[in-house]
Amino acid sequence: MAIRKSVNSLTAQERADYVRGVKLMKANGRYDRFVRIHASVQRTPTINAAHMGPAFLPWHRQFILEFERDLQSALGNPDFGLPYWDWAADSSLAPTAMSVWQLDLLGPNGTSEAGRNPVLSGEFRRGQWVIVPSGPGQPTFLERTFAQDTPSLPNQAGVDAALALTLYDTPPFNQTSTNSFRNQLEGWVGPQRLHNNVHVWVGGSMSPLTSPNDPVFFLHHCNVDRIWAQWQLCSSTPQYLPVTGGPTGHNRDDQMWPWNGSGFEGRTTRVRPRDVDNHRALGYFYDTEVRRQTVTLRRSGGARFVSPQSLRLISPCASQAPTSSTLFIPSQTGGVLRAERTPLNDQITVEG
Ligand SMILES: [Cu+2]
Repeated sequence: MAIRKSVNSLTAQERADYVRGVKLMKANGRYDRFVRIHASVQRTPTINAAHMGPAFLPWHRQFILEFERDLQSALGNPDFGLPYWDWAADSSLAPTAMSVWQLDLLGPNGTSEAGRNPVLSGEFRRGQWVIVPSGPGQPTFLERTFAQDTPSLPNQAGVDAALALTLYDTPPFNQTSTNSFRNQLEGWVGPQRLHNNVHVWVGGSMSPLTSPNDPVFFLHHCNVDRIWAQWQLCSSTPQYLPVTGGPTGHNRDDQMWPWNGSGFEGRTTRVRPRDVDNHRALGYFYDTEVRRQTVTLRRSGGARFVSPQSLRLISPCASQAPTSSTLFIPSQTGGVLRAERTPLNDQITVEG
C-alpha cells in the first residue's frame, strides 16, 4: 500500500528517491513512453481521450498509477508513493520559497535565453535531462516560464468551490459543461481554472501535450487526483457520470484509449472509468484522507462511558461537522481507552 504525501512533507530521502526513480525511468525508456502516450491522446475518433471530457480524471488516475508502479519497480520499493504538489497551499509563496522547486527536487524556473527558457540548474537542467520535443525543431531541454502571462496559482478557495459542486459531470459532457465538478477541476470553467492554470503557470514544457516531460506533471496530476478522491469521499452523489450519452471513451463503461486494446506503447490492459473509481482498491491513499477502518477499542480500565467531548471523528469534508459518539464500554475497572487505527498505526488516546 502506497501513501501519497505532499512534497512539503517528504523527507530528504524521499525527495532524493523521487528524483532517482524518475532518472532511472528515463534511462530504462519507461519515462518517455508516458510522454508519447500523453502527446497522442487526440488519436481517438471523436474527442481527446484524456481531456475536455468526463474521462479526464479516471484517465489521469490510471496514467499516474502506472507511473507510480514503474517508479516502485525502478526503486525496488513497492510501497513508494507518488508525491503530490498542493499548489493551492503554495499559492501565496514566491516560487523560490516553494519546496517543489528546490535544487534537490525539481529545480527552479527557466532562464530567458535567446527566446527560450531553459532550466539551467538542478537535477533536470539542460544537459542532464533530455526531453521528447513537442514538435519539429523544438528543444530537447526542459523549459519553464513561471507565471509569465497568467495570474497566480489557484488557491484553496478555488479548490473548495469545485469541491462544493454536487455532480461529477453534466451534459454536454465536454469543456462547456457547467456545474460539473470535473470541468471546474479540469479548469475550463470557474473562477480559477484550476488544473489548466497550473500547466499555464509553470509554462514552458508544461504547456504542450508533451507536458509529462516535466516531472512536475506527475506531482500536479497527483494533486488533481487527490482532490477528486476527496470529492468522492465528501459528495453525497460521488458517482461517475455519464453512464451513457457522453463522448466515446468517456462513458462509465467505455474503454479509455490507450487502454482499449490499442497496444500503444505496450498498453494491453483494458481500463474503463468504472475500473478506477475506488483509488484505495488500486493500492494507494493520500496522507490527507481520513481512512475508513476498523477501530478497536481496548479497555484497560476506566469509565464505562466515553463522553462525546472526548471522542470526535473529524471529517475532511468542509461541509460535514465533526461527529461525536457516546460509547459504552462493558468492563470493570478504571483507566484509559485506546483506539488503534490501522494500517498506519495512528493512535487516538481517549481518556475514560
Ligand atoms: Cu493530461
